[in-house]
Amino acid sequence: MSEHTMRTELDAVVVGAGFAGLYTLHKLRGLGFRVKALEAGKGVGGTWFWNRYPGARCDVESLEYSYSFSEDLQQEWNWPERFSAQPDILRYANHVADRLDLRRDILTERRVISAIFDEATDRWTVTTAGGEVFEAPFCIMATGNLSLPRVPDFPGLKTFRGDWYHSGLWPEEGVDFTGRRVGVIGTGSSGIQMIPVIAEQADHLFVFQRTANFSVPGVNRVMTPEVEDTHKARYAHWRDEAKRTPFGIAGHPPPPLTALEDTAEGRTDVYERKWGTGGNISFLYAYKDLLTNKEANDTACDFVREKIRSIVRDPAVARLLMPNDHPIGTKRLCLDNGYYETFNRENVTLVDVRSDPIVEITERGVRTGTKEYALDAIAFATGFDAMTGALLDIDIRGAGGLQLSEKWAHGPRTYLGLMTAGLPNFFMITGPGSPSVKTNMIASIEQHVDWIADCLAHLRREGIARIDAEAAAEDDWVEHVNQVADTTLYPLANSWYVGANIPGKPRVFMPYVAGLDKYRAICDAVAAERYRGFKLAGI
Ligand code: N01
Repeated sequence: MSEHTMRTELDAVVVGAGFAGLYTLHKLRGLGFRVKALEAGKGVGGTWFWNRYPGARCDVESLEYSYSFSEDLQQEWNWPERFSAQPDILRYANHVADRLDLRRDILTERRVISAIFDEATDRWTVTTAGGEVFEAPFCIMATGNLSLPRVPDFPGLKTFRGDWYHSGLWPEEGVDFTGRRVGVIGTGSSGIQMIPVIAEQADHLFVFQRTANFSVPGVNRVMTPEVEDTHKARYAHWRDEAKRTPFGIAGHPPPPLTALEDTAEGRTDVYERKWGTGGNISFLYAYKDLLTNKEANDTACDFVREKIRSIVRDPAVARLLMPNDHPIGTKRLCLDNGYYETFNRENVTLVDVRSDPIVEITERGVRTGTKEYALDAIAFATGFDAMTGALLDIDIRGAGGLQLSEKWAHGPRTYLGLMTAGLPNFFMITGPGSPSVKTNMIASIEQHVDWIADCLAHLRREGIARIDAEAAAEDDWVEHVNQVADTTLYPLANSWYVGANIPGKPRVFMPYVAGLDKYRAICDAVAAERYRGFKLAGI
């Protein structure tokens, strides 16, 4: 590092200016901390800044997928639709940044490349790709769970003469597919959302599907003043109810029955009603045991497969679209707007790359084992190195030079998903081992940030310079996270929840699936018991 390196002294460094980073900045400023958020993108919004692909939309309803910490903020903002589209959520993130005057402490286009702890001074040194250095006692990672996009390592991509894009790195100016032959690779949530929209523009769309995925209708609609006003009149009530649910979303009372307690006709009625009203939480919460009992789950799978059969006119295409390798809900249940119907269009071809895998990208397009598909553009909807990717992309070293990448070589280990032993004063927001992606992310973010802010205030009050997770507490937590997962059907799927989408990634179930309500109670109890399981060291 040259002696001219610019160093900024702070009380806390926040990495990321998505919803987690924005709220952390606001909260820590409120405590009187000198704090900056370092953001790789050109603007705020995180996921919603990067994922601008056509059809990108949240699968949590807008009135729930928004900050609850400020009554003014939630009352004054108007959501145009039931499920918000990406541009509206990005507008909201920008509004929050302006409304709370956050921008003066957000540094954009600052990609953090390292964070190193100095044991002698109890300080973190955080360095950006541009060589700027920030020093602070606390380092808070608000780097997101799905923020390291992954393009499969297909030979020949560099030779492709057309244009290619990844859902999570979509060009700001958008892409016009009109009149072009387009290939979409991947049929997860991103692919399933973009396919119907691209199909309307493209001359021809080829959908390269390796694994069929379950999807249920979004049933999106314009937000009426009645719906909005009624909700806002009791916003505090709904937010409070959301806190008492496993997924941080109000309006879904616990189902009274298990699936097998109901009759076959009863189940069809319930599933039909859920299909009609739309939403993935609503569908999976049809019965108590859809995610814990395979036989129960099969009834929901059969219902959706039957729907696919009834919607898609070509029986061979319908068969290919029917998922059969995982219980419904054990991969993120997709929410769509006309996905299955899209395969009735003349200009859409489903290519089964399970039986005939992609072998290379050529100058002209995509080549499978048996055929070359000439394309003008390829959209990769091939997902992310989830939950750990963005953290491990940074050179992070804790006490005694402990490297996070080495510590997590066999999978992430955390205490409460908040800290990892050996990295003092280093917090993760919605880290692996926390409910995160299995909940309304904004609800989880608020819970984490509030807990971290209370913790930092406590440390300051008590004159404590260093907090670290105890190794034993971490071991117990990791075991608990796994035990809970093992009581569910989740481990049966080859999902990104277990890292199965990244070749060589250790298979570890990463989210905590006991529910945000239970998790919140555990975190509160830990804090009340003077941060049980953490080592606190005085100044
Ligand atoms: O990524 P994914 P995503 N050859 O990993 C395929 C959130 N999200 O970006 O299953 C051929 O789910 C892969 O096939 P397979 C949400 O939490 C939310 O869609 O591995 N295909 C799969 O079909 C979601 O779960 C929203 O066989 C290849 C696809 O690419 C998460 O983000 C919207 C391949 C990847 O699916 C990630 O979703 C969007 C290869 N070599 C995203 N490699 C909403 O809120 C991969 N694939 C609605």
